[in-house]
Amino acid sequence: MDDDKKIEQAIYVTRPVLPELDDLNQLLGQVWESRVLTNGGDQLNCFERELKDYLSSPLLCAVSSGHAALETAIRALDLRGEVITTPFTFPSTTHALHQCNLQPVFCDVLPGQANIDPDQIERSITADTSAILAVHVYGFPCDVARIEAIASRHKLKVIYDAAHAFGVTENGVPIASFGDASIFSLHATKVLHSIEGGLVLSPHADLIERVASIRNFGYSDSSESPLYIGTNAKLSELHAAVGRLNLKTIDANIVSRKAIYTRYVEHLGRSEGLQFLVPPESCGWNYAYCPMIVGNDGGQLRERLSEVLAAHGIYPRKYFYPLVTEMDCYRDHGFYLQSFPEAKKLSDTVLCLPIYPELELQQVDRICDIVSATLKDAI
Ligand code: T4K
Repeated sequence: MDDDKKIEQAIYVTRPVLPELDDLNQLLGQVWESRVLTNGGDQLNCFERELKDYLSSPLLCAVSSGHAALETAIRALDLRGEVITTPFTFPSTTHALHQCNLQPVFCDVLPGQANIDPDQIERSITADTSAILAVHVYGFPCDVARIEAIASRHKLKVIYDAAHAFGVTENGVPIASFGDASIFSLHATKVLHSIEGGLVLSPHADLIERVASIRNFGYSDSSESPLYIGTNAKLSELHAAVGRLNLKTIDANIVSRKAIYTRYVEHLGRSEGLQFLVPPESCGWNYAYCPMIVGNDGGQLRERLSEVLAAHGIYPRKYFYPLVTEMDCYRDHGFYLQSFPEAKKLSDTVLCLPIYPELELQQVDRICDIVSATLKDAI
């Protein structure tokens, strides 16, 4: 494909990395030969082993999606009553609580940041609170030290929705070392993907055993009768094979993401009306997203910029808009339209620019030129 054509292709917020088809065919040949397609075959076992090595996390369990990871982790923790969480997230986080018959209690994010405010967590605790479900939004670690301290003071469980945080570290420590459980998404749009897939990680061996059982209707390897009222959250051999191949290129892909992110910041970092959201310095990041705040006018400048970019075939995304507490599906719930001023301000103005390993720096430059020109006209 010549360069002009490539540049004119639509550019979405992300584009999945794909392994070589020949490599996939080789693994699929083994699956075909074995006739074990799901329910825990060689591909899944190898994938889990390779993930444990890569993540330096000996205790993990692969499941069918990030959402299934949330639900199985919540069920394995056997939570009751209220769970404190954030409205600035993908609906999956809240849906999982709802589907497990738990009452979400929302609190605001830190001013100018995407993650939950620990002070507000502490103020929201009641006698019915059983856990905190915090989200490492964009792969930026929450204030894990403060959240752990609050949880241990009040004897609460902590789950981290780390859907965006595959491979992230905090002060050199793997992000899934914190809390009672963390979940990753391996969806096609994520830094590591198996097309669909998810992971539950935990420092507690018994919890991972329960998750492994719950993902297979509550059966354990040796039980004739289910031990738990489980579900079907198994990852198939085909998905595991794709995940294994993508894991081989993950480090190179994160390097490419970093180069793209750096280029955006070089070009746009000092632009009037734009502010990049950045991870804390203590974070070893995976460059999952390129989030920025556009203007300070409740979203008008963001709309204008999105329209101009779309006219050029470029499609950034408003991750996350609207807030979960403003979603139609929650209209009949007590928290609907509750006020979270910081999260609202962010949700109304945030825009995530395209970032994926195959995005060429030339394309990044073109996006930056369009953004700069639009801001110049508008401000
Ligand atoms: N917790 C949090 C905090 C999450 O953000 C998510 C998921 C979850 C839990 C649940 O994890 P999973 O159960 O999904 O594993 C996308 C993803 O579907 C979703 O996984 C993700 N978060 C969310 C932030 O983003 P959409 O509705 O924006 O995806 P979609 O289909 O519009 O894709 C975005 C762009 O990516 C498309 O415009 C084009 C490109 N794309 C997408 C797919 C699926 C491709 O080029 N190829 C593809 O196959 O939700």
